Amino acid sequence: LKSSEDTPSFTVKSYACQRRTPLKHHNTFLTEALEILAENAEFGENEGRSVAFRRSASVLKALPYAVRQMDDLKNLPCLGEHSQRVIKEILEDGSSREVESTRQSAQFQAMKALTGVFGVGVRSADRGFREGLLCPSDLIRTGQKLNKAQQAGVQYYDDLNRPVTKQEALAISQIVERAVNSVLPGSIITLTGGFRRGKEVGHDVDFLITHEEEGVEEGLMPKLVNWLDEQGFLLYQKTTRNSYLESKDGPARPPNNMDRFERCFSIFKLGQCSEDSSAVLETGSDDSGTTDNVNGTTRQQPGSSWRAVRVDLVVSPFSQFAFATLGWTGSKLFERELRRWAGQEKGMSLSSHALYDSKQQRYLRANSEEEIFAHLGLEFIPPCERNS
Ligand code: DGT
Ligand code: MG
Repeated sequence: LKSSEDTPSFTVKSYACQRRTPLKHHNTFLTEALEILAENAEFGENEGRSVAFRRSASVLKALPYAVRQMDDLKNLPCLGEHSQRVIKEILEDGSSREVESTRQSAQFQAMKALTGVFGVGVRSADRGFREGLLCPSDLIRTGQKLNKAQQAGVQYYDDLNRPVTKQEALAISQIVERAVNSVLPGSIITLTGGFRRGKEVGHDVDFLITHEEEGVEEGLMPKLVNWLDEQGFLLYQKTTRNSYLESKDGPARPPNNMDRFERCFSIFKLGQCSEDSSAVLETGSDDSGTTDNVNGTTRQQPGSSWRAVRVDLVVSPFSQFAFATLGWTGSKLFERELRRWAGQEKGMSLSSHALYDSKQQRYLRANSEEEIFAHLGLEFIPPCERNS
């Protein structure tokens, strides 16, 4: 016989890929605080610490109730001593001193502002901060040497830090579909990343492109980029080649993090969206957007007829498409946990290209995300519940 309990008897599995994590949850006031500490740890290049805070936050996102007292955390996995201390302080005092002082610190704010520039990573931001830089315009004022990506990052800083709406993402989908179908009819285009998980806004728009006829997707990216450029849709682009097959270590050692698909990091010029998002197709090379030069950075004026949007385009061979879709849907923590589960619990190696079974010494094929979850012995989690 089961004994009756007064605390919610809700069990949470320990890997994020074993649980359902909706976009909206009940513990935002706690998860936002823990994620400040995670972000700060990333700025200090302390990956272990950052992942620990992200895992704690992720467990709270999966709870069907709001945490009110420490007792509500009984039997939950992944909550380290430090995270528990922070949670306790917030529950008792309304806020955590460590979180608040981090949030207020000049270093955290400068790192946030500088890494907010497209093309500026944690290393360069840290170097900049040590040299006294506090904000993007300092990059210009002090005459820092900037590469092409960073120049574009500074130039479109305001736009790129304004959230991209679902409507804008759909408008860009229409452009990408038109472009892809002009250069390779019959291609399949999937909106991935946060929008596939049901997010209402994002920092960029991610697309995965493939074609059922394996091989015909080769050479697609340069043609696609050309088309978009000729039509005036690109403010910036950098394409990296597919290096999967030619890599020396070969597919037997799938890369753990960065994948090797042909990929284009770009900044789109998006015309004003009307309600039905059709006005955008008229944009083309229309240059009527008014800009104004501030400290050498070009800032878009409110009311301008276009905005800059970060767009990632990835081309995958059809045989890898399921893996690529899973790998590009996120969240980042969900992806990380999938790979950890595969390695630690199944003796397998998962990447955005393939799944390798070390015991059987062979690759496991899959035509859908469902098949990949099945290979991994996991219950299928739909995209909208991968918001770990
Ligand atoms: P956001 O910030 O609203 O754009 O949120 P997400 O979830 O769309 O994040 P994003 O765009 O940075 O990345 C989308 C997913 O794609 C992310 O969950 C992990 C994956 N991803 C991003 N960059 C890479 C990469 O270089 N290699 C691989 N394999 N996956 C990546
Ligand atoms: Mg994204």
